[in-house]
Amino acid sequence: MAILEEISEQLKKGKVKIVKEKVQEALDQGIDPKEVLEEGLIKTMNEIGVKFKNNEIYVPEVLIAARAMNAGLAILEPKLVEAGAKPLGKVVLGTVKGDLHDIGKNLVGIMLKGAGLEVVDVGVDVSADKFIDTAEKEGASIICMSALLTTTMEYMGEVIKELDSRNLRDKYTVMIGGAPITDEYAKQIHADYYTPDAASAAEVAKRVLTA
Ligand code: B1M
Repeated sequence: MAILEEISEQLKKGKVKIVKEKVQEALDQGIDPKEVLEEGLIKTMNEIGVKFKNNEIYVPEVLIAARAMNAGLAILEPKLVEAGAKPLGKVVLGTVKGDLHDIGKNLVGIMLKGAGLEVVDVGVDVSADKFIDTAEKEGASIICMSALLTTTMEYMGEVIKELDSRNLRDKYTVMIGGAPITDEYAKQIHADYYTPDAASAAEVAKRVLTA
């Protein structure tokens, strides 16, 4: 579809304003928001990741593309989030300490809201204290952590240890995700659930809160 290719091209160039306009145009043409997300935005970001890995492009180019991706996500958000009734429960969501990647986390937030959950987004580079203090203050039942780096995923275990040491482990369901995370890793650090993508994170969180 021509418009999705245009979104992809403009995303690669990091053109925030044009990506926003083109995403809106795609929605106006009646294209399914999930298709715009997957074929226009996520697929392109994956291509960017491959070029980044092969040193064909560098951090500044990836950063401007990421800004354009987040801008496109913001346009899609109302379409992906159905107007919910009373929220099912509260989730604290963040990217762990040392890690600045936020696109996947933002997507998880959108899907959680779409599933009828209230999301307290604590941002990126989040310490164990911030995750836990926010969950306590907000009366959340789930803590969702994202990590994109093999060097920062270890910190998820630190958050769980801190919950243990405050005798709060049983109070919260801990869900983790991000490109380097696996089911095995979740078991190793005693997280409750690993989910590979934002949609399955939302499904699991909804199941946990309605069980
Ligand atoms: Co970074 N980066 N980056 N980067 N970056 C990766 C992750 C990398 C794989 C690239 C590569 O080498 N191919 C590599 C990590 C290697 C490793 O650790 N194994 C890498 C690196 C090395 C780095 C730096 C160290 C580079 C440097 O400075 N030399 C640096 C680290 C900075 C830091 O965080 N301290 C860095 C910086 C950056 C930018 C700032 C330039 C930018 C981030 C901007 C931003 O996020 N605002 C960036 C980007 C954009 C990427 C890639 C290209 C794209 C990530 C992304 O947004 N994907 C990435 C390569 C890649 O992944 N292909 C790469 C799209 C997003 C939708 O997918 O986040 O995986 P993802 O989310 C998925 C699932 O993982 C899941 O749901 C989503 C899909 O539905 N999910 C969850 C995510 N979180 C979840 C939480 C859950 C559940 C599911 O909770 C329950």
